[in-house]
Amino acid sequence: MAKPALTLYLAAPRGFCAGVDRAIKIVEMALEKWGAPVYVRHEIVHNKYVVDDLRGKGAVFVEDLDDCPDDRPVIFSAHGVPKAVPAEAARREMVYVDATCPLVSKVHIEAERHHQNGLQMIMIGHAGHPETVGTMGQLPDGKVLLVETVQDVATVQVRDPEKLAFVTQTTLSVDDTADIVAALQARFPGIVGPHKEDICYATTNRQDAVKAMAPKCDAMLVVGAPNSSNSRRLVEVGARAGCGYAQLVQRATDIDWRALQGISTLGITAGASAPEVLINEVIDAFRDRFNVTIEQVVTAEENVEFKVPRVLRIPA
Ligand code: 0K2
Ligand code: SF4
Repeated sequence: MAKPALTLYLAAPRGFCAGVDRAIKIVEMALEKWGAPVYVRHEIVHNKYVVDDLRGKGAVFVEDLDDCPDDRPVIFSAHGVPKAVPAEAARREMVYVDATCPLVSKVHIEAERHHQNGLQMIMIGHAGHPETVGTMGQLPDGKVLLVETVQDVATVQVRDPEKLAFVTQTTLSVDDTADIVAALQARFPGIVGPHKEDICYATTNRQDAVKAMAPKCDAMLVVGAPNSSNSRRLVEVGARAGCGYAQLVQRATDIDWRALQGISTLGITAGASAPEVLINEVIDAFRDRFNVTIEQVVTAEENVEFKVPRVLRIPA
């Protein structure tokens, strides 16, 4: 029987960002330099395939520095860590490499600078997410107020409404964050902050591509992990931009074929932590069942690259 025709729109940019690329390289280069095992505090990026692959090469993933021995190198994940973590590693005289994305580190520095200038910090982010924990952890406990929603802005209790600044998580919904920033500025007109927010180029570009692609699609799949904030935001953006069925899939085995019966257009994108090999696996699964024509939906070109830390660029 002839396969049904399917126009498969591929969002561009999609998948790995410069911070993820660098973080994975850091683990690989650390394994080359120091041999196995190299410890990694938290999933280096939120993707099971990436983590399993590095585990196979000798990386050991732990949630807590207490679970690392003193005499093996440890790497901190791309999402960033509270200040207390490198401080503790230094106290234990451990070799550590910080794989925090430079765009997250920039937010850490902003938060610290405002605090030193006597401003009270508000962070827009998701409670408990490692990036939010890491950014809030740049200041002493209890110094950063967290707001997650427009409703939170209405009730947040500040020390002095004239002396406030805000920072954000880098992987939030651009539209939701604009609403939260507007609410903060309406309630606290003197609040200091970045030009718009601290959402990074990769998050913004992937959401823009989805907005362009979603209205053309009967269904849309986002390749990414359930604990990946930026990937989950892409699903929400797709649904809001008019795609009636938007789903997160970790890989081809997650596809609900029954729900996709009868579609003639499909959009595919991937979160910043999802490797291209999984995107290709999903595309191949569609080629098995449909007569696929691929069209790229390109909304931006990316050429950002970050250097790995110097310690990994010099020979052992
Ligand atoms: O989107 P998340 O912050 O949950 O993280 P990942 O899915 O690992 O993507 C990489 C972003 C890391 C830091 O911004
Ligand atoms: Fe850096 Fe943005 Fe990638 Fe996060 S999503 S690692 S902030 S480039």
